[in-house]
Amino acid sequence: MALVIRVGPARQQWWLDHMQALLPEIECRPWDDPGDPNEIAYAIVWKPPPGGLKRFPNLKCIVSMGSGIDHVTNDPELPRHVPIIRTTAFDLTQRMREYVTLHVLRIHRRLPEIEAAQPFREWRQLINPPAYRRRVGIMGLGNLGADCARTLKAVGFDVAGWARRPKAIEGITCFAGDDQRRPFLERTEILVCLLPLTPETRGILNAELFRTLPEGASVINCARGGHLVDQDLLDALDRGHLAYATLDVFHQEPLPAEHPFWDHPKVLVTPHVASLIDPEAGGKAIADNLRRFIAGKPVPDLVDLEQGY
Ligand code: NDP
Ligand code: OXD
Repeated sequence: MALVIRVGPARQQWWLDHMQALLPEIECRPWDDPGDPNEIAYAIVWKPPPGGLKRFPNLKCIVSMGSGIDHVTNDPELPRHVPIIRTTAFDLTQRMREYVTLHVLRIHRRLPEIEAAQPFREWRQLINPPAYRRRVGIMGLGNLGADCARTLKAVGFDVAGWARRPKAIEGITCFAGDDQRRPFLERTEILVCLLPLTPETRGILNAELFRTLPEGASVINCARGGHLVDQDLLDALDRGHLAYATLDVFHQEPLPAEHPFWDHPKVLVTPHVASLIDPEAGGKAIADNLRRFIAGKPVPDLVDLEQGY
């Protein structure tokens, strides 16, 4: 029994050594040199190339090296019967909390305008409402969204969230389902997307959604590039309906050099760094999950494949 690991080439050897130390009972092999494919029972992957996983006929489980699984399920040749475990380590939640708080505060306190004024030595005293009068809305109230909602509430913001099923989170106004999407959006001045990418959520950040947000609203997308219709965002920003966008994820990563987001004055591009997996904490979470799976114990991070996230 062996496992295969697929990460970016720069970190491949590090992950192999690290996972081998954490799981000495399983032989860890590189994706590009897996040996006899019949021996591969487990695959730990980030963005595996299409058709790559079907090479292993005895695969018992796929581990996504991240919270999202769309980078695995978008493979048209994926062996669909194989269970998928996602990775949700405490440090992923911590990092996303930092990212979202940073960028909500940056927009709330109009930092882009202050930074733009500095080269002109302009003393730009902007008056903001206090956070309790700023309405933030989080799309997705899962592991990451619910934690960010609580954090922003603790900072003082007026926070609402939207999910598929009804939720009760203390201090947060919770909306659920398609019927409640409009009232959620209408009250949202800073929108944070933390949805998984599924057929239902693909392209959800589109012209209609932007029109529903109040004039002057801003958007932070730290979920997946596939949620956003790029041109609709550019139009809404250029029309002045939206004030700012902060984007961490893109249809194509790295974002191509010629993409208009790069030099748009109202867009901040961050290179998919909102919450990268920490090799230490992430590796331990992966090893713990795999051990539970192999022992037949419940694995909380096991994905509901029917639900799609
Ligand atoms: P979870 O699966 O824990 O939560 C997903 C949330 O989205 C749930 O609240 C779910 O609702 C809601 N949701 C799903 N589908 C719909 C829908 N059709 N309509 C309304 N709500 C919906 O995910 P995580 O919080 O762990 O992660 C969210 C995403 O963040 C990941 O899938 C990934 O794409 C992205 N991510 C990005 C990172 C980065 O560095 N930029 C790092 C890590 C993750 P319900 O609760 O009712 O099921
Ligand atoms: C993830 C990510 O899904 O890093 O964990 O995007």
